Amino acid sequence: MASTNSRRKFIATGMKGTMALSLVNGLSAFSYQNQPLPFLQSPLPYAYGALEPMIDSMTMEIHHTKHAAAYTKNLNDAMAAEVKENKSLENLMRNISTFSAKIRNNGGGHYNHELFWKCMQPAGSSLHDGMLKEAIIGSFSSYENFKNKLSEAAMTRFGSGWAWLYVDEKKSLQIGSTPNQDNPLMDISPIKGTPVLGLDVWEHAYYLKYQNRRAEYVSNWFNIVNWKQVENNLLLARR
Ligand code: MN3
Repeated sequence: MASTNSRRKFIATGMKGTMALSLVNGLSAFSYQNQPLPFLQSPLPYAYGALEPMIDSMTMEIHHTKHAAAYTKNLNDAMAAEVKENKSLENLMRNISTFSAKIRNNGGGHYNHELFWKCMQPAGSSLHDGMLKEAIIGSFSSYENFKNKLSEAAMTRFGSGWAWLYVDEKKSLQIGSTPNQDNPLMDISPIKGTPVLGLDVWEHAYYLKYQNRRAEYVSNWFNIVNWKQVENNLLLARR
């Protein structure tokens, strides 16, 4: 009896812990409230090969363990050397013009990739009815039009950068792109707002499988978007 009770207690406590953790992780992609230094790279929420055939396993592994890990490490190095105090990542982004290029590039790299991983999931997802779909149709008249517009933003970004679905200061959905590791949260960005979905169009995100065929990567990527996460992001961005 005692062991059953303590087992129940253990399960209940464990579940509470898991729920709290998943809530923190769910929020962390876009709010990062009061996160103490150092910034941490989240583990991928799926296996490296889980997004096959849209994104191959080796690309995911190198992208997560080398490229994205380096942004997080370099951000922490620069924070320790230059800032020496806790800043939320969101606060850092909103005041990025007051920090060094190293913090801008690596802070953006850390923020953007943390959002990117969470906005994908193994194949089979489609945009469900609900708040996000209504907002997309409200802003872009149809899902197809939204998809074309986001694809165009991804295709017309010359060189390295990101295409974004973001919420502007009027709480409306917008589409745009930024160069390098910039994002719409940054005070230096010509497009301003809170990202809810980001598409990495750096060649490191697709070159092993797609080589120069960015359009094919972009088109396939829509099949692995985690629309539930994007809807959650939108909800939080509109608070
Ligand atoms: Mn990348």
